[in-house]
Amino acid sequence: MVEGTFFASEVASQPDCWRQAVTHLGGVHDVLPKPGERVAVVGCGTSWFIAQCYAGLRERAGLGWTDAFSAVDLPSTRAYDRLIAISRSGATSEVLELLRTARSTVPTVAITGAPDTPAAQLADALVSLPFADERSVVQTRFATSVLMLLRAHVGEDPGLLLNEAESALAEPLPPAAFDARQYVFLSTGWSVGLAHEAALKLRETAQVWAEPYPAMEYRHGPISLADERCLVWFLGTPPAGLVAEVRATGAAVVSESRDPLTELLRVQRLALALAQRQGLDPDHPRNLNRAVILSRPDGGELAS
Ligand code: F1P
Repeated sequence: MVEGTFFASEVASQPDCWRQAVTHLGGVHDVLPKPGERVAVVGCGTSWFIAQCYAGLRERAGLGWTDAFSAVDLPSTRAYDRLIAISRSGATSEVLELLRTARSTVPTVAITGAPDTPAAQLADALVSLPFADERSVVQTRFATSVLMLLRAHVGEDPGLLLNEAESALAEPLPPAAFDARQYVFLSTGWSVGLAHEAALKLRETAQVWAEPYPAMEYRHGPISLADERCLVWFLGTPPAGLVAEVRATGAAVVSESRDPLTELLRVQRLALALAQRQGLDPDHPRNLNRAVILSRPDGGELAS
């Protein structure tokens, strides 16, 4: 682990933050969806990918119809019992715009990194995780702590994940991961959102070519780009036969038996190492701010 950046210390603190997130669930249980409710969950960037994971997990647990959308794409034609907006900053324009328009039609919950954000003021209910808020622009522990809290809420046992997290932070990274020209992250089911998040970490932090796919979709075209300069990294159990098919292209394959969320910690560490190797500041990626605040054509803020 490279020391001396917020990113490095925030990555390393995840097991502790996850423990706090699970404890925190006790105090916020009642504002989260009840079994059977129809739920929409939204976010932007990393927060959208966490929304996707939660939607898949909640449906898989039989707790009710759950749809994830980028905050700008919630269809106005659908009726939900609850709307959850995930936003670390609580200031992202699209999230605020949606909370403002949705609040008269559906109960809303904001999940943010601080209690005093604009999103917290607009939502009917708040889940705030200040212990997981971050100084790096690039999100790591806030996003994973939200997912831990939501996984516990849908009935998962966090104990195994906490043990795995420690080993994912300590084990050496695969040597092949340092020499690829193209990185591909594959996953299945609820954790496809984590493949998106893994690829985003490498793009934001290290400016490298990284793409995510649902694992079986990779065979439908993108595999044409695979060769010995490509690294294909599975998050979770690969579909039968796919590892051999990818290896046959000459690509290097990383496939460990960890939970996709704990395997993401190794990708975060790789992002940090690749950034440092290129002299990039992992806390301040090019062209990116902590909150993306969009302008209207007249020059005002979209959600002001
Ligand atoms: C969402 C987001 C992140 C991105 C960067 C800028 O923020 O777009 O996905 O990595 O941190 O903000 P938020 O709505 O969760 O604050």
